[in-house]
Amino acid sequence: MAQVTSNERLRFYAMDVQAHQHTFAQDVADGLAAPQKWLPPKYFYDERGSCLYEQICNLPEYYPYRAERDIFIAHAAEIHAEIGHLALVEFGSGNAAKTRHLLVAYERAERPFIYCPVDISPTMLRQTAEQLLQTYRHIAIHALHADFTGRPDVVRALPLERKVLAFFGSSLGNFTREESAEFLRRLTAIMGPEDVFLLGIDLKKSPEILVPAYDDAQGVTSAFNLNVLHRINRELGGQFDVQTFEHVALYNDAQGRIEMHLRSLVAQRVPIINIDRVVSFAAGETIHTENSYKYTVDEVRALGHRANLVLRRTWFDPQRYFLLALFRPFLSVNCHIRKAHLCIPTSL
Ligand code: AVI
Repeated sequence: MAQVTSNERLRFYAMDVQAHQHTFAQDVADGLAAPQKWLPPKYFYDERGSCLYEQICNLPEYYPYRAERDIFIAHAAEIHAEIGHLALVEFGSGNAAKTRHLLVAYERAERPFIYCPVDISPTMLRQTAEQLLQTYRHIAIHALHADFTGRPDVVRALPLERKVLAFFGSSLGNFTREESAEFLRRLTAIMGPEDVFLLGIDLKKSPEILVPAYDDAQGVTSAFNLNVLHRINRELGGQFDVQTFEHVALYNDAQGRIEMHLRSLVAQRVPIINIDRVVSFAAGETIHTENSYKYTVDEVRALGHRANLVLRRTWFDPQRYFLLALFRPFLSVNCHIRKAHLCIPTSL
């Protein structure tokens, strides 16, 4: 059950985040004991990691941020017209930097509207909410502090009627394809017939463009990746000599994903005091720290189908690097088509 605090234009809902979270200690112990060592990417985002991620978004090589932002800048009015003036629920809202372009379109309608940012960081939620309230006269904010990974149904805590569910920034790409399908199935389960889903997702392209986006010349992504070892040292009494690890980014063509790893440059044993483990590394052995799956438009459509969602509109940046996809629940599309006495296209 969510706790609610509110004033006239801001309601703040907080789910019990800890109750549903694996602890950092548990995940590190499990991940570093696996044959292919791995760590969940959500642990990148401590204060320094979040700051480094913001820097990544401004790197010349990291096109996804700019490409998605360009879609919003060019098409915000059209997107708003297509989705209607419904409450906008954004998973992983962060500082809502790109979303502001869409909020401008809501504001231009000169009617009250509701924005519901959902994020794991309560500080970020509060700061962002305060700024948005100052910028937009017609906005009311229902902020939800929750860990929505694998559980988009946390938004049931928000008493909304019709809504747009939004997942931007290609964050779905950090889930496996199976996890993504499950996430969307759970999402469909909480959608009413007139609700819509907006997905921002990175598209497949040449590894010559993909790999540098995750292995930039200034070494910001390397620092972002290595930061998780600093975090283990600080929070779990780890004794990683971070300089003996290097950042690796590669494109796995068979899986259609960028993989990030941390490779041990030497054979070594690393004590982690708080979890009572000593982790052994062979020289060259890696910890797999992130997958970033890339999609084709057809794969995005098929992913929607698996969750009973129909792809209704697409928007692209001028280079067609990134896709903003609008889905509606299958049943509502189906009913609409039946009402209009049209044939159901075979792709449905
Ligand atoms: C948050 N996520 C969508 C980013 C991505 O592109 O997969 C995280 C990231 N990792 C390295 N650079 C950016």
